[in-house]
Amino acid sequence: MARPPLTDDELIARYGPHLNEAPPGGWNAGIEVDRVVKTHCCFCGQQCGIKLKVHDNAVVGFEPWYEFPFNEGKLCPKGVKRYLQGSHPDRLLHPMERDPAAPGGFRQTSWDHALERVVAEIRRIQAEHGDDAFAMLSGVSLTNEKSYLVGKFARLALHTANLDYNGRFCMVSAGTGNKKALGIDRAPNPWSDIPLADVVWVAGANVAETFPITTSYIWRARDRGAKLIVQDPRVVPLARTADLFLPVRPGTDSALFGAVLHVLIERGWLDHEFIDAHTVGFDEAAAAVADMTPAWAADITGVPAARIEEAAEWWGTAATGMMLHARGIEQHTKGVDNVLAAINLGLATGKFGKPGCGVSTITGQGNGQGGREHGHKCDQLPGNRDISNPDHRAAVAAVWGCDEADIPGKGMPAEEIIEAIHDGRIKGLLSICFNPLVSAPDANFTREALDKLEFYTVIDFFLSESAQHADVVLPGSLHEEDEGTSTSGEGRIIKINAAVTPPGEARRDWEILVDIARRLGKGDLFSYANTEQIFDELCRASHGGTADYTGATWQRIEDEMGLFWPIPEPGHPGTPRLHEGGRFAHPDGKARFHPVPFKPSAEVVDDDYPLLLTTGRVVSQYLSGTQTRRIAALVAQYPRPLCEMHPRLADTIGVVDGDLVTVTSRRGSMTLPAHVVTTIRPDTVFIPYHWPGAQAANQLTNRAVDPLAKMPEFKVTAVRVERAGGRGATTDTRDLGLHEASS
Ligand SMILES: Nc1nc2c(c(=O)[nH]1)N[C@H]1C(S)=C(S)[C@@H](COP(=O)(O)OP(=O)(O)OC[C@H]3O[C@@H](n4cnc5c(=O)[nH]c(N)nc54)[C@H](O)[C@@H]3O)O[C@H]1N2
Ligand SMILES: Nc1nc2c(c(=O)[nH]1)N[C@H]1C(S)=C(S)[C@@H](COP(=O)(O)OP(=O)(O)OC[C@H]3O[C@@H](n4cnc5c(=O)[nH]c(N)nc54)[C@H](O)[C@@H]3O)O[C@H]1N2
Ligand code: SF4
Ligand SMILES: [Mo]
Repeated sequence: MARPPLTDDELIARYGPHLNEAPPGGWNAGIEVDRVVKTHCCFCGQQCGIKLKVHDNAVVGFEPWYEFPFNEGKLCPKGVKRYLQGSHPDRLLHPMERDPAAPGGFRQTSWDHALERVVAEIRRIQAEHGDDAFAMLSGVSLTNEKSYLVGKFARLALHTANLDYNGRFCMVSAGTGNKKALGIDRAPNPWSDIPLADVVWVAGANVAETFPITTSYIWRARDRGAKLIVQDPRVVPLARTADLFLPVRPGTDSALFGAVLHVLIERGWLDHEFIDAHTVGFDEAAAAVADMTPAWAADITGVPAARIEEAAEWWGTAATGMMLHARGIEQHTKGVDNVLAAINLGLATGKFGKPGCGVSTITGQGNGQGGREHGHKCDQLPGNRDISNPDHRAAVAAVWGCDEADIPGKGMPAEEIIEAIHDGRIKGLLSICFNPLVSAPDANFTREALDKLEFYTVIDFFLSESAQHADVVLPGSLHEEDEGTSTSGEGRIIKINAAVTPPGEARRDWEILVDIARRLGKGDLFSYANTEQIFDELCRASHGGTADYTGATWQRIEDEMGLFWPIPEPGHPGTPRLHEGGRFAHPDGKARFHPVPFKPSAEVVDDDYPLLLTTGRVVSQYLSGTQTRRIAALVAQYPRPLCEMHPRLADTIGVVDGDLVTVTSRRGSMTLPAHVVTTIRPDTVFIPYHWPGAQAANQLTNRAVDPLAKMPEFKVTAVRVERAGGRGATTDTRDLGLHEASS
């Protein structure tokens, strides 16, 4: 069962007697409030509970929701400002059609005209070039209901195989690794296990900035005396409090994990009973690390051998331990290898299926977990089923009321869809909740691709940079304008409640898709009266899959403040901790070790490109920035991308903090201010990727993908960094007009 919400007394014991006292001026501080709606944050995969204040069909503020057990009222800077989006003047209020003569390049049009045009273009392109020439890209900020609907819509209404989602750029290496090793793709533990761990090992996750609420779980473990290991090329804020810091060179994590397994074996820090009873493949995994000594790994990773041995000792001798990893080890051409190598360490020491034990990815996007379960991946059907498996297809066809043969087969993953657009195999695109022009690697290539489309339509609530290349833009719904469910990084299904209705002529996303399906003549397959009916169908379609929601209902989710899947039958209490008793989700119940030899990244440094660029995030901006770049207080915190570099590197190229530098890769170059910090490896620079155009880090990144997960290598690009314009060039960043407009 989920941990019950804290009682008032427990809350007061934890946070002090002032907890429920209104701040000076009262909770509403002069604003009029009609009602307060309990819901969740629209941003990251932590899915913090929040209460939104509503006046006159507008969200006017928020209150902490102390009783929600995950975050107990805590929120990060993005969570407390999210309510400002709905009233932003850029909010799309009407369907729009490209018109070069109109101001801004678009003119307002009617829903009827816009949707008839969309349907006519889908029909034309599919008649001329085949069904799969019209593709769809989707995103996992969408609720479970919308993710499920998109999967069914693309397969049965568009009848295209080519649907994929933005988790392809996010969590897919972890998902692929989890399925291979553990047979199921979900965090093995609820977050309440973190404080029970004696060792917490954070690998490639900037927890304090990207999953701020997780920091408090880690601190609770530390309050009990747990040791903290952080593995990152940067001394990220969490690393400043770590007991052991592993300053790994980008792209070399599998060498580090391999050396740790090598030491565990050599020193006998293994759980043989667990390995024998609950796993297969140990010998092959052990053989692969036979030569991976700490000294060998020290050369490759840049982490001293003694620190690698110490990490192995702490992990191997601790009774309990949790490893948390995120994009730092996953966004690589060997992202799956890295995840498998991390899981090997958990299996070798028996750290699964027990309180305070587990190796877990931290889910990124709001519904990054649910969004990777319900069938809008190119190879997936609901319940995290396999679209190529005849039994899985038959099970879903029975719920959809169609022939199994009506469901198209496996389609292209997201980056391949962009490449197929570029080379003319795909001619039409519908995208919802995805801004590839900012978030896909090699932005110049992505722009060329979008401009080659014969027809492009976008469902969004802001005119994203990608939408600016569309022929028709359909105004969809903000998080607070629709209801549904989402599944947090813990595997906890939670209820999103609508606070307001969509403004102007904007519509709920699901209603737009259902309308298009109806106009395509497939209305009978999409006859939902409300979102709850979509959820009920999703639960039926998931029955018997690994991501089994059978026993979930909206009412239960609300009443129990979340339910952990699998919930295989009505009344089932849910499953906060997976693998208890050493049972894994493969048919034989055993987990798989995998041999992981070390492979270099797709790009390695050379004389022309001697430095490693890694990209990622800052606390105040979110993803492609379409939402957070419109919130002034967040923009003020970090207004433009900066190139983080070590003082030794800055000295070498002759710049000081704030000077402009030009960073060049094999694909492009950008000029931005240097941010000189001692908290980064001297051979590595870091640029956050939340900005478009000339400020986009993805001008530089590489399209090479992981062979299994098809995840692009966002974390390793070979670059050179020079003082912009040579010596004596301008150092005043205002000259470049880098500051983004914001509300
Ligand atoms: N503020 C904020 N929070 C967010 C988001 C956001 O955009 N902004 N996005 C959400 C989403 S969708 C996601 S996916 C998550 C991402 O969350 P994280 O994965 O924590 O974020 P990143 O900044 O992409 O990368 C994490 C760390 O990986 C390190 N790193 C880079 N290369 C390597 C490497 O080769 N090995 C190792 N070990 N580390 C490396 C970087 O220095 C960085 O500190 O955050 C979620 N939360
Ligand atoms: N260089 C580099 N690139 C990266 C990464 C990196 O670390 N480095 N990280 C990658 C990762 S982890 C991720 S998750 C991707 C994210 O990449 P994207 O998914 O492209 O980023 P978002 O900003 O979430 O874009 C989503 C779009 O959907 C809209 N949107 C949000 N919610 C909704 C909704 O409910 N309905 C509708 N209709 N629209 C909605 C937003 O306004 C926005 O325009 O970026 C990836 N790209
Ligand atoms: S930690 Fe994530 S879910 Fe919580 S408030 Fe911040 S962005 Fe929102
Ligand atoms: Mo992500």
